[in-house]
Amino acid sequence: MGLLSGKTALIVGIASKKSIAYGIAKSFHEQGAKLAFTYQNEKLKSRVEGFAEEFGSDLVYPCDVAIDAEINNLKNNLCNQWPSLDILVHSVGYAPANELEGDMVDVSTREGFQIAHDISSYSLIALTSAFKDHLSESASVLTLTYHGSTQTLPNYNVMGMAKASLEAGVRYLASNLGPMGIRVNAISAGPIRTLAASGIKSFRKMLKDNAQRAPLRRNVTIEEVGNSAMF
Ligand code: NAD
Ligand code: 0WE
Repeated sequence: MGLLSGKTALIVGIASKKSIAYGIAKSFHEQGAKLAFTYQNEKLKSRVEGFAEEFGSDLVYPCDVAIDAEINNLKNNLCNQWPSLDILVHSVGYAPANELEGDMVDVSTREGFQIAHDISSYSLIALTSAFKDHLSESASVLTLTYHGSTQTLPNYNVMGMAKASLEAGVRYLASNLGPMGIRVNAISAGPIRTLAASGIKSFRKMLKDNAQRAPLRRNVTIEEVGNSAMF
């Protein structure tokens, strides 16, 4: 008997084997959860179908979180398969690349700000609202955040603002849904080399510096973040 045996979990934000969402899906699967997945666009479809198969699932749906109709279709499709949802994992973040290189005062644009906040913060509200009436008693909503929300870090810029907004959203959603027994939390993961870290200048140095400062003198793995999410 796994710790999540029989629980239903929707994983939003798997793109590769290095994705934090992959580590979460793996840990959930090991503990007996039933999984469903979404993919952002057609380019990712077959890859996500492969991950679903690996984790014993054939529930794979498109969902660009910028599009309300896709969120609504996702909800309708999944609700036809499962009477209720026990776990919603939001592992999505994006800002245009030019926002993440240089001082924020020099590189930030209104459009970049809007995109970062829409994809990285509002999407948690959008997904949680869509599934609100289908979440089981004692369901859990989880998202991923980063230290750059409360402390300035080079280049993280508007993503830091979006993560601060995401964390405030977690508190409001937790307050709204708490009376129904539903918990809403964020895990603040240390830096990990994923697709969302690719192309970031000096990421290698950041990983090295972070490892040196960390008590264990090493960086966190997606398996460890996955196990925290499972807990
Ligand atoms: P990743 O690139 O593997 O995952 C990011 C996911 O966001 C991808 O699956 C991508 O398809 C999805 N996404 C982006 N725009 C989308 C859209 N419009 N609609 C639907 N999906 C969209 O990278 P990751 O590092 O696993 O990122 C997952 C989460 O973890 C993000 O919220 C990120 O900010 C957070 N995080 C990452 C780190 C790190 O160092 N990698 C540290 C702390 C927190
Ligand atoms: O939250 C993140 C990832 C944020 C992210 C990364 C990218 C790169 C590719 C959001 N959008 C994009 N858009 C792209 O086009 N992390 C915590 C990882 C991360 O990203 C950084 C970091 C760290 C750490 C960006 C700059 C500085 C540090």
